[in-house]
Parts: sequence; structure tokens; C-alpha cells
Amino acid sequence: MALNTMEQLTVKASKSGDGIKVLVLTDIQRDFVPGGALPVPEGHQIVPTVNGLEQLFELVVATQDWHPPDHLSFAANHPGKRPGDVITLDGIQQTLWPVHCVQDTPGADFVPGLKLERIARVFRKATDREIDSYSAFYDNGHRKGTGLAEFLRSRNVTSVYLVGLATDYCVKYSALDAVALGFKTHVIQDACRGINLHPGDTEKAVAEMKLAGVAILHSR
Ligand code: VGL
Ligand code: ZN
Repeated sequence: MALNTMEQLTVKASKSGDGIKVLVLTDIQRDFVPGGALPVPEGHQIVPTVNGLEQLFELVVATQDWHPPDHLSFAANHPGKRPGDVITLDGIQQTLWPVHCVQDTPGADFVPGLKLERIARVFRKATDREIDSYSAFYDNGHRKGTGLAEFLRSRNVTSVYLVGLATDYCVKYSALDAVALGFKTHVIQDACRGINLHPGDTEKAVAEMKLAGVAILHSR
């Protein structure tokens, strides 16, 4: 039986011999695109690329940054502090952000136009007031998991492909954790964008990920 090009790509992308490949959509939420509370420059531009990639994977999951309104990563919850300031929270360095991705508010929704039909499960993170969680797997203190690692193991996943926002935070920390958990880890760079709070943060993040063993790919 002859397969068309899309089917061949799908087969290639979803079967790696030893296990399943998962596409992880990280924090593709309204507050992280232009017009949102913590806009990632060009963040909306990844949506068509991500929608196309979803069709090539047998398993797709997504994360949502999902803060309570009193979350301690918000500058507004620290009198006299401003977004971009860094404080120490329970022994961990914490950059303070504008109020963003508050649970059950429009800013926490997926970006309009993102294909949601293929998402098997959504993992919500940074729900605990006291601690932030950039990674899709663990909070920033590696105290609690989100359940993603167990879910991926239960589905026989061996390879993780990350896309989303932001390259220099959620994507980076998710990729570093994925490597440490033993997954073959890939970041599809043109399906990600960085915040670049400091100029060059995205390039630094990419270099750090490469050094840790993350494969940096391009969607084409
Ligand atoms: C993120 C900053 C604050 C992210 C989340 O998902 O990259 N960045 N909260
Ligand atoms: Zn956040």
C-alpha cells in the first residue's frame, strides 16, 4: 500500500522503534502572546507551525501556566517590587512577573487558533502560591511533580519534542528536566519564542540546552 507524504511523515514521527514520540505544547496561552499580560515577542507566530506539527505525532499533550491570583511570582503581591526584580523565595531565586495566566481567566486560555483536538491531556503548573514552576515536569524547587513524567512513561514515550513559550523559561526548564528523566529530548526552535528579559537570553538558553544533550531542531 502506498502512503502519501503526510502519512509517511506521520509514521516516521510517531514510531521510533523503542517507544512513542510526544509533542509537548508548552504554555501557548493568551497572556504569553502580544496583547497579553506577559507578551513573548512574536509568540503568536508559532501557532501555524505548531498546528502543522500536531498532525505528525501520535501523542500530543499541553501545559498551562495556571496561577492563583495571590501567586508569589507576581510583583503585585510584593509591595514596592516591580516586574523584572529578583527576590529569594524559600531559598530559590525568583524573577517577579506581571500578573499573568491566572486560573480561569481569559489570559490563561490557549491562544485562539491553536488546534486543541489532538491534545490528549493538559497539565497545569505553578498552581501552588508559594513556588513557581517553569518546567512542565516539576516546580522550580523540584519538590512536586505535575504528573507529566508518569503519564509519558505510562504511554511508553521515549522521545519528547517541545514547542511553545517561552524558550528561555518554560521550554528550557522542561527540556532540561526531560533529559534528566532519561527522555530523548528535542526542541523545535522555530516553534518556540523567547521572552528575552535580558538581551540574548534565548540564545543562552539554546546553548545551555545543547550542552545538556537536547537536540535543537527546525520544523522543516
Ligand atoms: C513562564 C514566566 C513566568 C513560561 C511562566 O511559561 O515560560 N515564564 N511564568
Ligand atoms: Zn507564570
